[in-house]
Amino acid sequence: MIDLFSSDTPNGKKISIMLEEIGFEYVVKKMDLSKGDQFKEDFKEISPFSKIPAIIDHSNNKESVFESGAILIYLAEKSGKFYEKENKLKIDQWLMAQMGSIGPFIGQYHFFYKFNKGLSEVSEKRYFEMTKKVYEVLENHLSKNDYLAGENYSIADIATWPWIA
Ligand SMILES: N[C@@H](CCC(=O)N[C@@H](CS)C(=O)NCC(=O)O)C(=O)O
Repeated sequence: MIDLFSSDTPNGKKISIMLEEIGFEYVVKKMDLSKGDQFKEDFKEISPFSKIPAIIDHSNNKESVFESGAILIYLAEKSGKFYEKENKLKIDQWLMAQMGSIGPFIGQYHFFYKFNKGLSEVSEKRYFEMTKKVYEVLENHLSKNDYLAGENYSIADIATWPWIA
């Protein structure tokens, strides 16, 4: 049994999608970010940066994992799904691109352009341009490939889809 500490956000959705896809039993521990659940001391023990998602795996000595990319890799290795050994290098690249570029740029774009318009013209412009680039790269790549890492659905797609859907 897995405890999933999560909220209705793109990073949270990644792990729900993965758990549904691999069919593991899990319980959602809903975190109200607007009320500051993430800053509670017992949650910080699991997720030091006070961010969702995080998991506790009761079937593995109560192992806890934070950072959505690390959780996806953990669950993929445990289930043997969506992280083909022969294609690991490609999957890793697209997964890291999601974690380092796709998510952060779109997240900042939403912060400045959508939710705090007028706060910083420089940031609005910068993240608009970076988000545009993200979509151009994805559009170009997915016009030539069925999935991000090539022929097969992988954790890189699971990580990216909630950000662009
Ligand atoms: N790199 C982290 C980012 C996690 C993240 O930014 N989580 C957000 C919700 S999508 C959060 O917990 N925000 C609460 C806060 O910043 O106080 C991951 O991929 O797990």
